[in-house]
Amino acid sequence: MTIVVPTRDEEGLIGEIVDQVRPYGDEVLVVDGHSRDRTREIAESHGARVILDRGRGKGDALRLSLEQAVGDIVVFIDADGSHEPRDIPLLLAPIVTGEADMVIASRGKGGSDELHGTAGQLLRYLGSQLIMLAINYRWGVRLTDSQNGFRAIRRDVGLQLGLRSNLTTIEQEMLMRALKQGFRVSEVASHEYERRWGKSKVVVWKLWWAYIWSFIRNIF
Ligand SMILES: Nc1nc2c(ncn2[C@@H]2O[C@H](COP(=O)(O)OP(=O)(O)OP(=O)(O)O)[C@@H](O)[C@H]2O)c(=O)[nH]1
Ligand SMILES: [Mg+2]
Repeated sequence: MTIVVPTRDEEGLIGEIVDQVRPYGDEVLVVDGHSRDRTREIAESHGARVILDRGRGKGDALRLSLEQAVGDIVVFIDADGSHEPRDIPLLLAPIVTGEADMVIASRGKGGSDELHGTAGQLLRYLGSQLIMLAINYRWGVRLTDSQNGFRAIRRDVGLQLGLRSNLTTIEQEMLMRALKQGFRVSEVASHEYERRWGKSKVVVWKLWWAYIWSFIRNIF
């Protein structure tokens, strides 16, 4: 089992995150987006294997990590302290028992400190709810979080999906393609905390078109 941590300028917490996730996997793979701070050396000094992404974005970084991981299951977790490492076993369990091929940590079920309160957050929340609604009706499922980056997937499944996103649209693309190809997707409740250090790389008003385009391309 490999735990993949995508990073770009995350020196503040990366050491702590690597330490926290290590007990749950055989390998911690940090896929770094050419950080200009000390992210890579800190990750390495905490025992992670560090690779460089191709400079195209988080989506491309995750696709690269699926190719490079050694484990047969991959868990993705962000480096900003938003996710709860202690929930990793919950994400893995349905895959290990053969009940699911992919498991998403759901903020719909576990709550979020990041989705509510400002205009930008409202936009993000409404957009993701609409996308979730469409996915549920399209494939006859009842899921609650299409966007959370904290998730687990069988590596062979991840590799067959034909993922194309270079950006953070990778999350919804991974879900839609998995459902389209008949893989079993389930969710577990997990709380999302506010980013504890550094800056968000997601600028919603610059990205909304990418989400709509990725949605249209994958829903049909
Ligand atoms: N390898 C790689 N990682 C990236 C890139 N962009 C962002 N990341 C990492 O992906 C994770 C998620 O990025 P965030 O900026 O926190 O995005 P988010 O969680 O969707 O947005 P917030 O809720 O605003 O924090 C973080 O660990 C980032 O460091 C990139 O281009 N390459
Ligand atoms: Mg974040």
